[in-house]
Amino acid sequence: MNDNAPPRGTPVGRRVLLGMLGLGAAGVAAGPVLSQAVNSVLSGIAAKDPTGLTALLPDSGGFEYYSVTGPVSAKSAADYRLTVDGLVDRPASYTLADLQAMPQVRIVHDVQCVTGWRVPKTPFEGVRLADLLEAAGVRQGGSAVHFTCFDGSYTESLTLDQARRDDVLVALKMQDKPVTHDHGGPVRLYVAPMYFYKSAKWLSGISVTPAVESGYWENYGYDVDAWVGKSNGRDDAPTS
Ligand SMILES: Nc1nc2c(c(=O)[nH]1)N[C@H]1C(S)=C(S)[C@@H](COP(=O)(O)O)O[C@H]1N2
Ligand SMILES: [Mo]
Repeated sequence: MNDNAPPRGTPVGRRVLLGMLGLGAAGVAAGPVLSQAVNSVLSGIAAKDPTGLTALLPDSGGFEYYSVTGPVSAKSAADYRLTVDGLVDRPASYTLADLQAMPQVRIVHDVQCVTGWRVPKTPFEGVRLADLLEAAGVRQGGSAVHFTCFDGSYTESLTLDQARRDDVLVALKMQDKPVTHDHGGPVRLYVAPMYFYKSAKWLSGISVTPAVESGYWENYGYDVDAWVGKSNGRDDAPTS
C-alpha cells in the first residue's frame, strides 16, 4: 500500500472535503453553477485523492467516479452473485445470467448527484427490484430493504414502498451498455427519483429488514429519503 494513502474505507467524501474548504453548506445547497466552481477547486485535490471520490474523469460523459474505498476488485459474469435474504420466504442467490434471464425494464431519467452534477436522460436497464422482492416473498414484519456491495463498505437502504416503485432497478445496463466496473458493474442499483448516492454500485446483497438502516453517506448526514429536489435542504421543482 502507498505510504501516503489513507487506510481503506477512510470516510473522505466530497462533503468532508467541502467542509475542510469551508464550502460545505454552499456546495451542497447551491446547485450546478457553484458546483462547477467547487469542482474546479476540488480537481486539484482529486488528483491526489486515492479514493477517487472527487475525480472528474475526462471522458466520463458528465459522470464522476465515486468509491468510498480504494480500488475495487472486478467481478466477472462467472464469479458475480447477488443474494436476496432477510425477512423473506425464499432466500436466493442470483448469477448474472439468472438476472439477465428475468424481464428487463429500460428507463430513461436524469442522474443527479447531491453535489450538483447531473447527467440528463440517462438510460438504465435491468430487473425491477420489485420483481426480485416478489420472487423472494417478503415476510410479515419486513418494512425496508438494505443493500450491501462487494467493495465491502458501501451500504444503502430504501423503505419497502420505495423499493417496490417501478423506477427502481437492479441495473445491468447503463447508457445501453453493460454497466462498466467503474460505474459499479456488473450490477448496480438505480433509484431514479433519488439522488445518485442511493444507487449503490457493485451491488452484492439485498436484505429485507424490519426497519430502515441508514446507509454509508446517511451516516454522514445525508437524507435517507433522498428525493431529488425535495431532500438534503432543497425544495426545488422535481426533475423529470
Ligand atoms: N459502492 C458504492 N456505490 C456508490 C458510491 C460509492 O462510493 N460506492 N457512491 C455513490 C455516489 S455519491 C454517486 S454520485 C454515484 C456515482 O456513480 P458513478 O461512479 O457511476 O458516477 O454512486 C453512488 N453509489
Ligand atoms: Mo453522489
